[in-house]
Amino acid sequence: MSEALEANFDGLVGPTHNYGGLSPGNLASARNEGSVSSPKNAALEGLAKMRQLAQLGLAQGVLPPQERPFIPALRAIGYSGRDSEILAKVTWEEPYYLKILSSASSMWAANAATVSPSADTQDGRVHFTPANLHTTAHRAIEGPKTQRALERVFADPTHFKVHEPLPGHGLFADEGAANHVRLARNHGEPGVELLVWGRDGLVADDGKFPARQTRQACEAIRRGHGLEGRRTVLAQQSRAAIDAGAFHNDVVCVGTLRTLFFHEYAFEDKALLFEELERAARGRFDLDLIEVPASEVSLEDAVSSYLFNSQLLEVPGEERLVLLAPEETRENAATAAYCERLVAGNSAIGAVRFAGVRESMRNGGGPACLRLRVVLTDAERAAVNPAVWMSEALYTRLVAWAERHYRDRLAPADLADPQLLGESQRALDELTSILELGSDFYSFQRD
Ligand code: SUG
Repeated sequence: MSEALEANFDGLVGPTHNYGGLSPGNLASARNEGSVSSPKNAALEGLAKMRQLAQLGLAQGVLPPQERPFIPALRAIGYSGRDSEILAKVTWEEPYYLKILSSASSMWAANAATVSPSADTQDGRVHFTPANLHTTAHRAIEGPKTQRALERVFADPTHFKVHEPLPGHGLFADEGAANHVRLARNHGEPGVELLVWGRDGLVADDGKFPARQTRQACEAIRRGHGLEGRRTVLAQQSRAAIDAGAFHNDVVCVGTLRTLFFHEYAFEDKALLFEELERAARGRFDLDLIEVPASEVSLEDAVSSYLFNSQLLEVPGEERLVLLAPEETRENAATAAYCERLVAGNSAIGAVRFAGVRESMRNGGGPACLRLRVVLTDAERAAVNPAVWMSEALYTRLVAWAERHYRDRLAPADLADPQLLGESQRALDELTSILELGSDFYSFQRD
């Protein structure tokens, strides 16, 4: 059996982090539309969480933000002239375009890609499919740039296969690892991959809120990654959960190793899911299913507190798993009481710790949204771009960088400020040298 660990790669929050109200079905995003954000606090909160994990002895990496406002997308739809002229024109004519091209949404790295460890894939490489994020306009521009970032971080083709995003059509709408769970006895052994979809791409979607992932996207990923059919399970997310604001499955479910922690109403057909998971795991490991009953935590409390959008971690020195939950979980009476009962019992989860990521939470992104999990063997780990691994030195450097470049406050009207564009470009230009991504990583560096 080969040794492997689960590394977390977090999306660094970009300098234009703001509350655009851009995601229908994401209740926090809608609620906070138009309020003033703090890009600096958002970046610092994210960095503090990365450091918290690194200090627990876990492998923690950083993924770069995308360039925003993304002027090339405005040029592609007919705007011309100098960048500042384009900003002025679009603000006057179509301020919505500026909003969608300014979102720092690539910070939610759980939506960056779906990742299959080498133990699960036919060719023995780690496979990444960048998400096309087809459902929302502000996120649909991320895929190709995510691919570029992954290619710079996981560059070695003997170990890594970075695919192109799936075709940009609603039939293949894909939101990445937020709808994917991998279970295994040990990270290094072949595991069971659970791919969760919200709608069949061939059937009209008539829910209250959009179901963002299609069954066809899950099937395409299974084929592309070379996953074994009998160890791959596809399941439908429940309509009730989506309509309660669980726009991704990771708002109602998280799992790692043998443990799946989920809300009673997370899946459309629970009995079928259990049966298929049991069959897929048979002979390899026993599943540990922790179902949270709606009588103890309602869907509404699950969505507002983001109890399930926690990181479920195997921490060196801890016998049982640790749940790294958002602060909001301890402020909600139902989830706080549930967590106390959970750790007092003898379940697979032995402790709940908290991370403060309020700026991200106000846009619907908890601790788990901010990270992309990548299971790596020692050899694969050694092949990752070394500059992205979090250390005390990198943390100090990135904090100083964010303090220097990021604004304390950003109101919606500030997105039109040409100075913000310049500030962002200077910050990102410097970041490419800190993370050794190459001086041609961003489009403005190539112009
Ligand atoms: O896609 N919010 C993101 C939050 C993503 C959370 N990720 C996971 N659950 N894995 C989204 O809805 C809001 C942007 C705005 O409204 O400004 C936003 O895109």
